[in-house]
Amino acid sequence: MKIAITGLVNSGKTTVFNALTGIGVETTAYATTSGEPHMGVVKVPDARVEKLSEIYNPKKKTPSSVQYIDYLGITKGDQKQNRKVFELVKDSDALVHVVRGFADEAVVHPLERVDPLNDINTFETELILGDMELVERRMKGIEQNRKKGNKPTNPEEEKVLKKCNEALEAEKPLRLLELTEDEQKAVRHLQFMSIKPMIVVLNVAENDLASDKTASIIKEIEGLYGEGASATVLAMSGKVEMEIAEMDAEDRDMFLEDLGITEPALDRLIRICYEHVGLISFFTVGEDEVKAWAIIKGSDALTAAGKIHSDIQRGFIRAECIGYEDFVGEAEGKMATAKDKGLMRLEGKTHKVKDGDIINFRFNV
Ligand SMILES: Nc1nc2c(ncn2[C@@H]2O[C@H](COP(=O)(O)OP(=O)(O)OP(=O)(O)O)[C@@H](O)[C@H]2O)c(=O)[nH]1
Ligand SMILES: [Mg+2]
Repeated sequence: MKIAITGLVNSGKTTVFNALTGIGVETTAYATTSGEPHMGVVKVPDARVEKLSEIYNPKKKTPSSVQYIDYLGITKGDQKQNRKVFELVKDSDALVHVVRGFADEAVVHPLERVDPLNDINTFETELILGDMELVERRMKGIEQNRKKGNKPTNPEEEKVLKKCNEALEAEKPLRLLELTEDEQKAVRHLQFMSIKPMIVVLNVAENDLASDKTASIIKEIEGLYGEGASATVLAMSGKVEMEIAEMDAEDRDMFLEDLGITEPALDRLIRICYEHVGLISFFTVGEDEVKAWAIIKGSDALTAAGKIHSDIQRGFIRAECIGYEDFVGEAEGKMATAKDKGLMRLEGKTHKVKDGDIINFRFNV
């Protein structure tokens, strides 16, 4: 999974990036306007991978991982600059929008005052404008193609583009549009920004983490995103979490307890992203490797096979599946026992993979 850490200038993106990755990139009180993007890969904490590794004692243990990208801030009304950011993060699976909630005279706010709701509206507008530009450009391309007398590559696409355009003109992000799977496919190549799952991180001061003020801002933001909860909203103190990420385990536990933080942001955010993006994990096990694979909820066995290798997908025969709980529970961590007790299921290509399925793919190429 690839997650873009985005937001307005100086909202604390790099601070949050450091908190999430444990990488110590320099943060500055002035706006960053150039430079290289920051990237970091983090292992997804999963107790099941640990338990399966205890059982198999494999040569290699591979949890799934999340890649974070942090780049320049989004600027109100500067489509050219924003395009640079969008281009870099357009293939990410979700956006983490870092919104400034902390007051600090020393840190310039690009819109001159700390106002999370205003920042969110501004940011969403820039995403929408960016997507409008993509739709317009694509419509032109299709039109030119038609003039040349060429057949459209996908007749469905133009219809979907019109639908998208209507939503965008009504200032609605595309994630609110209900598109069928085919419709989504028709425009996927455009890699819209406002269609991506959105996680809003309100970056507040340490003493505001549990304050009434923060709770009421969170409520307001949730209200903005409406009943359908098209975004997940959470408060975090980027600065504190960054310090936490730099501590060794022992100090960290003590510190977290003092602050009343039950789960560091690093773990919490990954979990929330998984839930919000709709990812689940399946496992492959053996003496060589125990590995977790992330996949979109509702994916079938054939898709899961393709995650591992195109050969396995191409030569798919069947999937031998057993639920994690069944395996470590009733089957006592033994495949033979699982088979004897009828806990192993033989599934075909269209089987919907379940979270925690341990899968052995049978294939022939
Ligand atoms: N007081 C306070 N300052 C913070 C907090 N989070 C970040 N900062 C400060 O705000 C400034 C900007 O933080 P960055 O993490 O660099 O923000 P950014 O969004 O990456 O900024 P650009 O990349 O320039 O757009 C730095 O001086 C940080 O130390 C916070 O929770 N409280
Ligand atoms: Mg930065």
